[in-house]
Amino acid sequence: MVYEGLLDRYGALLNLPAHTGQVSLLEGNTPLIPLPRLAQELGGGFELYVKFEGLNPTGSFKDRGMTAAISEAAGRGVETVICASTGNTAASAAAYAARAGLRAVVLIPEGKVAAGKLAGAVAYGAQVIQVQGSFDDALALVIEISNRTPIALVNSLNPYRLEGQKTAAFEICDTLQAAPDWLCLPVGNAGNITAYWMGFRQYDALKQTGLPKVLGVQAEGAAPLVLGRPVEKPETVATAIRIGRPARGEQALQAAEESGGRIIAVSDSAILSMQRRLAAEGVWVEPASATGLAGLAAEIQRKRLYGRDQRVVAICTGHGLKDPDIISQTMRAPLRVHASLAALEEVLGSITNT
Ligand code: AN7
Repeated sequence: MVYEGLLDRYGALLNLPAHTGQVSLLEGNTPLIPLPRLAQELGGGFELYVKFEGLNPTGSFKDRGMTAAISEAAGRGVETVICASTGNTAASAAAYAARAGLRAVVLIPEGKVAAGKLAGAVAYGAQVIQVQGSFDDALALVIEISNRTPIALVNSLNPYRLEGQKTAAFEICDTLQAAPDWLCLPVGNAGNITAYWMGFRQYDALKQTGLPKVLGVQAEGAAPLVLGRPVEKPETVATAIRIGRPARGEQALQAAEESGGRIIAVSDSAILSMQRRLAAEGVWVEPASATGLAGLAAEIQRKRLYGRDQRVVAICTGHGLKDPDIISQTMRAPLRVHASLAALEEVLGSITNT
């Protein structure tokens, strides 16, 4: 069977209006990669998989929801779409709008947007507007504009974004033949966790696949759902989740609670350390994407989560290529040598002796 994208594969399970077209870049179908060595390091006795969502067409999980949202908007005759974004939504909206022949306008917060995301939005032809404020300020603006004009909002407040995003839960169940015991994922604006929970519940009702406990993980400097109040000036190295007022915060808390899981926060250093550990397994993700696994590691260490005899799936939401600067800031620079055999031999000697 030819793969024609998520709406083709799972469209019958998605609540989309009849006018919805099919704008696809063949997103989804991402691998569930087993990580036995990391599982062992975390205490062992359980199966650990990462769903590498960074392998979607624009390098992040956002493409699942975007194929649905843009397909709906295009089918309704919309000409311009708009979103606020810490970067990945912007790149995804820009690509799918380009594919559909629509105009995309993306608002990003001042500074702190990873280079690969901004470059993507520009390359796909979006009008990029930098707002002198936070992501939360930008989101408030695009909500207002889309209420006043025919411009369509494609942030995850758009219900079709969640419909498309549910497909990630379906894929996990289809691959494992059941839901995992735990699902760990980063939480920013909280659309993703909300959609996973919707997807797992729908699949369980349909196919008795069971339900995971959901561990949502925020960065300590941007943890409104852990603190129980908005964060005015969110700060974290995981710029994708530098969000102080999650649009779907209530639903995220509900998903965690209903599932028997929880939402916790981890430090920036725990996030960066997990980014390195994942890269050491051959899986390079952006910092935000290591957050779910960093939360899992912390919970196992605190003995608040026992991996034993369980299946754990961690969602790695975006590719490491999106944020190359963080690597040059936090990891070793390449060695430099003269272009001579002697110089190379000297350097190699010092490497292989350590
Ligand atoms: C890599 O692009 O909010 O909790 O504007 O890019 O559904 O918001 C990105 C969020 C996790 C959090 N990992 O997901 C945006 C944006 C990565 C992300 C999240 C984001 P949500």
